[in-house]
Amino acid sequence: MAEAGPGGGITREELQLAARNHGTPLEALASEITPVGLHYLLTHYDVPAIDPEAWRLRVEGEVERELELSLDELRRRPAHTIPVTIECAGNGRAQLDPRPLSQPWLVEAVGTAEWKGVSLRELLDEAGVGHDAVEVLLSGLDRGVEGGVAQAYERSLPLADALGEEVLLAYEMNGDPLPPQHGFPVRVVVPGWYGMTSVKWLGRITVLAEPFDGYQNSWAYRFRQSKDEDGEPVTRIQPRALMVPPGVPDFMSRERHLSPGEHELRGRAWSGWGPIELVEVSADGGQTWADAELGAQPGTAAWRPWSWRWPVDSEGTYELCCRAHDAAGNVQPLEAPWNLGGYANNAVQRVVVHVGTDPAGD
Ligand SMILES: Nc1nc2c(c(=O)[nH]1)N[C@H]1C(S)=C(S)[C@@H](COP(=O)(O)O)O[C@H]1N2
Ligand SMILES: [Mo]
Repeated sequence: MAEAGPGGGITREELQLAARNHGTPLEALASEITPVGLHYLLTHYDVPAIDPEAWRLRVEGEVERELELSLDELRRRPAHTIPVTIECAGNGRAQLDPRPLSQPWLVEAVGTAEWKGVSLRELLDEAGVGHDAVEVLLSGLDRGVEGGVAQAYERSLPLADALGEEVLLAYEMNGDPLPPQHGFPVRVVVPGWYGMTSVKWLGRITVLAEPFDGYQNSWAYRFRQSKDEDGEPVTRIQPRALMVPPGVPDFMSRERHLSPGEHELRGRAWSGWGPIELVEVSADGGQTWADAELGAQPGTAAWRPWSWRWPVDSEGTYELCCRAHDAAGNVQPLEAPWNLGGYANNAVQRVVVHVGTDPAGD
């Protein structure tokens, strides 16, 4: 992965990726469940056209019985429906300096959907996982060339994580069949992990006796400073809180305009390492912090709502920030350490607000 030069503007390649892969608009954080069309999207290659009648899911490798299932057969199995917050590992990338060249997310690559499907563990139990098994490879049906390597999009999960309680093979999102861009007809949903593991357009599950050394595990999605390092794998989601930007936006800068008075700030917070225990809010760019009020989490794998009353009498410009703490003791930094792929930058969100006469008129 290359980087933008000093003060480098966005490149044509980044713009091309950004136009295909949209983020969740921050005002959609007002909803517990993100409407399908507002849920962020990240697709490395092309959205494949898949005939659901001809589609089959194969389960093979280190198993006692290979399986081959049609969509109807999958849908006849016991189903689970859970709300899951998924965030792209590249969220925050475009705020790093130098900026790693890839999908240029600011903070908006996150969404929560109600996913319905069968449990991966139940399917693997049925196939009978062999004693030598160490990982489970999840292979998509989309293909492309990345880093000079021709590939189908595929990622492995350590066996213990693949057998986790809530890993789903989902065929519905928010009560409807998956739309093409989110993995129709079936995708994986791995709660707590960054999005790259939730393989869309699933075609094959292979139980492996050796760790997978394919591109998306051994080259991409690793924390490293240079190409010569092996680095550590990117796995679970670091804590993050986001707010719905208050007031009305300026078209170009997205800075906010608000009248003086008492305002309720609202947002959501999540972590893949444990429940959210505290959200703090700052109105002075992170110099002083106050505790927000926390609401109930809609599920163990979904974001937690928070709110904070902000009485602001004086006109002027403010910088609002929020930060999340999780039960494992992780807290968001003011500035996150740089890495080559631009992964897991969970530095606090900053929203510039001008308090004065509302230019859009109340
Ligand atoms: N087959 C396949 N699965 C994939 C991807 C992909 O390009 N191909 N992108 C991954 C990445 S990087 C993310 S962040 C999530 C995004 O899921 P969404 O587009 O449904 O929000 O899907 C993951 N699953
Ligand atoms: Mo991603």
